[in-house]
Formats: sequence, structure tokens, C-alpha cells
Amino acid sequence: MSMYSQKGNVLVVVLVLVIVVAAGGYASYKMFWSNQADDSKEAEHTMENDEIMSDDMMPNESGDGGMMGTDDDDSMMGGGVMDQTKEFMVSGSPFKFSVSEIRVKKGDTVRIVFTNEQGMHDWVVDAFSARTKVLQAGQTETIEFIADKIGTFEYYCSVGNHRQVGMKGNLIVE
Ligand SMILES: [Cu+2]
Repeated sequence: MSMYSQKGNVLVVVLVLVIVVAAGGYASYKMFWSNQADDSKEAEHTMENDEIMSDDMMPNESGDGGMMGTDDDDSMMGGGVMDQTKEFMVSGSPFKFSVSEIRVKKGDTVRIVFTNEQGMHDWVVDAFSARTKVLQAGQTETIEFIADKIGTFEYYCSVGNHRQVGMKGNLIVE
């Protein structure tokens, strides 16, 4: 009987030990994984923060880029102000031009749309090496040049004595 009860006690002790060990193991297992989970959550959180931080940085960087773009836009706009293309319709007839004065700003691109209405004429401004061909009546030619010098420059028709008889005008670059 005592042998049985002793064996029974041992069994109980062993069972308790197994349960304790198992429970402890399970508990520590749970704690381990919950810690891991917490750590990974924290890690995720930190990463999110990092992402948020870097997201915060990105707009600043793109803001700088935007400012650079704005600078580019400004320089383009500034360039637009400085380097506008200004178009003038000029027609020629014996012996005058329809436009006797053309005013532009230094740096402007000057576009002359020259139409010859009657006779043979061209449109020439020596200072900018700009000239149309000699056009027949009814022909039109468009030329462009950059007015890169300030001053008053005479434009004229180089055909015959047209310039001497008044087929001329002033290009004023301010
Ligand atoms: Cu002429």
C-alpha cells in the first residue's frame, strides 16, 4: 500500500513538475513572442516614424526642387520679359514702308513680316545683318534677328535709289 501511495506521490510530483515546467515554458514562450511582437510593433512604429520623417523631408526636398523650378520659371519669365519676340508687319510700296518706326527692348527677338505690295523692294537693317530677299509684288518674307544693341538704326530698301528717296525707317532698341 505504502509502495502504491509512494508511487502515487511521485507520479503527482512528476505531473506537477511537468505542468509547472510546461506552464512556465508556455508562459515564457508567450512572453518571448509577445515581447518579440511588441519589439516588432515598436520596430514598425519606428519605421513608420522614419517614413513619416522621410516623408516630411521629401516635401522639403521637393519644395526646394519646386523653388528651383520656380527659379527656372522666374528666369524663363524674366527671360520672357527680356527676350520677347516682337512681331511687326511691314509692307513696302514705292517708295515707302508702311511702318516708319519700330521700337523694341534690347534682347528682344524682332520678327519682321515684310510684304511687298508693289514694285521690287527689300527690308534691310545693317546693324543686325538682317535683310529680306528682294521681293516681287505680292510676296512676303519673314525674318528674325535679336536686337542685342541699344541705339537707333536705320532700316531701308536697298533696291535702286529707294533709300535716298525715303524708303527707310528707324529701328529703335531701348
Ligand atoms: Cu524699295
